[in-house]
Amino acid sequence: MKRYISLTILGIIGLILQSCGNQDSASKKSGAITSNAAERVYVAPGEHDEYYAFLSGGYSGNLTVYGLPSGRMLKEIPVFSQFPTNGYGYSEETAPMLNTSFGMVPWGDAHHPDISQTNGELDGRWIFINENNTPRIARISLETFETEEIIEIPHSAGNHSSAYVTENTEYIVAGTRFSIPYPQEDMAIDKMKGNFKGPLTFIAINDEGRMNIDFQLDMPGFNYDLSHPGRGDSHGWFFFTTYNTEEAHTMQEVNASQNDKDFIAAINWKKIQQYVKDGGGEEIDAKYAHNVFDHHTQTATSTIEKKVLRVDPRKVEDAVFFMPTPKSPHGCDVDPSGEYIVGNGKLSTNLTVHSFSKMLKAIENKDFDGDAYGIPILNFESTLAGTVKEGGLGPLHTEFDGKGNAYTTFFISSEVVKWNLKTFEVLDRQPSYYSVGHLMIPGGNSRKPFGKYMISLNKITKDRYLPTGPELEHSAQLFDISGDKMELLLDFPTHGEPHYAAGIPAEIIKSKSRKIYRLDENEHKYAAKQESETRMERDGNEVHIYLTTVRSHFSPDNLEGIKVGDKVYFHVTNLEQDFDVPHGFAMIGANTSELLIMPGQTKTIIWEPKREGVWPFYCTDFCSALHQEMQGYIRVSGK
Ligand code: CUK
Ligand code: CUA
Repeated sequence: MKRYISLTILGIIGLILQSCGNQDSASKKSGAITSNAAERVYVAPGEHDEYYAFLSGGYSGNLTVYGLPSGRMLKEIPVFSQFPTNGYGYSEETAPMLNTSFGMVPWGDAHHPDISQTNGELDGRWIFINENNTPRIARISLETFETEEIIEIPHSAGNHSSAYVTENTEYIVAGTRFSIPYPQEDMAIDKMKGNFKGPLTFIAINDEGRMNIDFQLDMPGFNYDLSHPGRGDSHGWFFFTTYNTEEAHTMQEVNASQNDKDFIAAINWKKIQQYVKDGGGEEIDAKYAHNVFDHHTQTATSTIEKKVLRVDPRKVEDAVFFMPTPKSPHGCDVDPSGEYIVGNGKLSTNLTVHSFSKMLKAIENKDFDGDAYGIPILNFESTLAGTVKEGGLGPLHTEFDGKGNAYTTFFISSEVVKWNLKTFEVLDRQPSYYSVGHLMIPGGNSRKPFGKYMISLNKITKDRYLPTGPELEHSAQLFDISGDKMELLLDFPTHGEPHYAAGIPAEIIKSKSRKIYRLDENEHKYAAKQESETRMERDGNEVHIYLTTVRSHFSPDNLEGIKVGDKVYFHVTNLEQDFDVPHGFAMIGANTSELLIMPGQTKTIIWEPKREGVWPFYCTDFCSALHQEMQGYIRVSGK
């Protein structure tokens, strides 16, 4: 089965390296822009876009919200990184969201957002996104557009496989892109083969959206890349791509690309769920943070959990199989019917499409090519539905339009290719500028895609916009896919690297979007809900100051009795009850944070005055004609 590295692969690797280098020649062809493109993306002043698009910010750790078709950026939602604009991750209320078993991690690497589903259709309750570096998954409310929960994934190193949800939002999975000792231990790196593992984590989600680690599958030590849940008939299964099935510990000689085929792991999670319910699995030690933001107290709490349930896949009958898939598959995408599983072999020109129904038959007939890892390997031909030939170079990801077509990105040849799901014939191809990674069709990975627009999310920007020095934003391109051919309508810059995105018709969430935090629902421990409740309380050298804001003054605005060496807590409540009237709070010399407080909210920062004097604080958000007057003084005396 093992064939050693071929010339073709070497050639392709050459192209991979090349494609990251110089593409200026490609820039001269600007692509066919439709003549009335401007009209078709124009959203008149005051009008709203038709779709929300949530773009991962990649190494920014955050999620950005865009309107489609305009490409206007509406908001950046901080998730895994501190965010100066609103103090997320700095304020006392939100800093616990970034706690991990390693301590506070202030900057993350976010990859794949996915919207919750009911019966396989987008329901617009929450959006989930993974963090790759210090493995975590976040849940963001689509009512408040705020991060409500973050769970760390223990025994994972590079949670790249998430955050795809099953069709009734039962589970989210997390993989491990790097195999590791499981549990972690001190071990010689060259002892990796056979000793490192690839634990896959299944996180259950309850009706309130709360995440809870249900079990971890003790899988062989491969690199688990991307995943996708089944749907329709294949609901109950989860598929993961793997690479480096060679279990090489160094990539210096492209050791991880020797096998002609790696695997897509097919996992029947319903069977394992039952096995676990029946008392299967073994509890092992773990250490991971679980952080929850409570909207009543407006405060996050972080808990360190200590146990996880480990399941040996060999002990659950007919639950886990490997489907050989050529050339280091990256994306692993299931079509809306649930029948086709598309393996995007990134060192290939072809796409391998597996059939779910054929896979079930092959399992029944025990059509296996051995079980080298204690897990049955299905015969390659037995699950093959077809091959998309000459698609392009370096396929990465596939999405679907719900009209029988699939769209695959090709990184090396820098294009999006449309092909038919029945005939596997290529129907159209459009260049992308440059080096497309993921693509997104709203609902394009659910049972009900909205096949009107597609965006390609490009890795390299080069000359697409006015030059901004060596560092450029990434770039997205909007295509109209409602006709036979894809039509390029618009380019727009993205913030951070948009690995993946999730889109949804605006109507589904617009009406649910919350406008205000009501003061009568504010259960913050340090809230002052009217000016008469403002006060200063001292406990040793800790001083709690309860402040309020309303246009356009702080109450109180003159504070005395503070000493050098004190630890001063400013608890600022915004008494406004008008939509979109925040106040800011900035204190001279405060070295940790400023605050932005929305109406009805309370937020806290700590200030440790170092020097005697009379020091000002002021509002940072232009809130009224008297905004410049919104200020105060604090007197600091010697010890
Ligand atoms: S990975 Cu970025 S292009 Cu994280 Cu989804 Cu494939
Ligand atoms: Cu409040 Cu400016």
